[in-house]
Amino acid sequence: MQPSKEEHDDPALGLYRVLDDAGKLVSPAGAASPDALPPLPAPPERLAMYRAMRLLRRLDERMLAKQRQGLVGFYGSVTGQEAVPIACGFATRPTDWVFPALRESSILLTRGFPLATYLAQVYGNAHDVAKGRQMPSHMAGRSANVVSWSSVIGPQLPQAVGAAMAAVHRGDDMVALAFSGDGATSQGDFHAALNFAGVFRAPVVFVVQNNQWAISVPVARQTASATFAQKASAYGLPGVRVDGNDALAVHHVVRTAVERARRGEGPTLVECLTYRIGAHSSSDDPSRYRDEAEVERWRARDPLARLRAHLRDSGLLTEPAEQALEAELEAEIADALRDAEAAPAVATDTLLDDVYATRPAHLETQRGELLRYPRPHTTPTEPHGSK
Ligand SMILES: Cc1ncc(C[n+]2csc(CCOP(=O)(O)OP(=O)(O)O)c2C)c(N)n1
Ligand SMILES: [Mg+2]
Repeated sequence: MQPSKEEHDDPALGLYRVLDDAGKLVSPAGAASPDALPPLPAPPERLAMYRAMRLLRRLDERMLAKQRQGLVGFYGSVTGQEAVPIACGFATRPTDWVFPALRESSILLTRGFPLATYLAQVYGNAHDVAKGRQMPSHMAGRSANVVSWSSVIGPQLPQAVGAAMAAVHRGDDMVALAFSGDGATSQGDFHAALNFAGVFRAPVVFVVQNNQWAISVPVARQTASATFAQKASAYGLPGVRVDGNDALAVHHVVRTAVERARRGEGPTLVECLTYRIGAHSSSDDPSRYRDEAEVERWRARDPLARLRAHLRDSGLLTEPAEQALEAELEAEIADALRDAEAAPAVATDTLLDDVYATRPAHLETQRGELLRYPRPHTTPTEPHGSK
């Protein structure tokens, strides 16, 4: 039976947790005693995870406002889901390749990618490493091994398996992280990727962010299985269902899976149970299809509040330190936004670069026409995008 939203915490379904809803350390499901906690990340690392999650929350607020002001065309928020990408970033090596779905670009920021360059992608300005050619909010960076993600749902999954298999052939010990949403599990690519990875024991970790919605389609319409984690057994790999709003739990489960893959023991499927608090993107209105009471229930399980409570309880975060952190994040975001808004637009004549070694005559003609044509707009841009 498909569990209802209220039944997601049914212990029979197994939900690996380290922090409870109030941020108290709990015995993870299946642990023999309440003392059987996994090794926690070192205090500075826990604080850095919290800092990164808090940065994402602030960025979402600022960038959604920028979109409404018409300064960026499109924005996809991660509010409520910050724990998964940030914990995954901290659980991997910067040399591990990331194949993101819609809400994991922030792994870049855990790998030292500059915030101004990250935001340059959303603005599509001249500092954007993708040269303004991707849809806004599809941040990626070769320097941090985070692949440019596809708007089409699913293709990153077999690509990640291919990259993982190539690494084995090359004798490289990298592990590929393959992300998908609950909606993406209905794509054929999900099956192809898990099947291939299982057969060839590819060093890949599949992370399904089950945020319970695929735009307006609820999770109950994606699968008749009780969990996504259980699908792993059909492919001959372990599946773990983890509380995706518990950064410490995600960190432990993903790190364990990554280490296993690196030892040559094959892939793992990790289902992270979480919730999309915001709209699907700046282009939709969730009040048309979901109940606010459900959103409120999940707001109470805020991943930031839980990690914060843990850090406060364990004396790692004090009130003054938190105030200082908030001011620091505000300043960091303000600086990055100033850069992003001051940067020049991408030069029009680069539009046709990087496709042909020698540009065909008809494109040369079109390029000439393009350069004679006045730029339709510089800034602000017209809001666009329909995803
Ligand atoms: C092949 C394909 N079908 C449909 C869409 C339209 N679309 C964009 S995002 C999305 C939902 C994705 O849901 P999920 O995988 O759960 O990810 P989430 O947005 O919840 O993070 C859909 C249907 C698309 N981009 N590609
Ligand atoms: Mg989803």
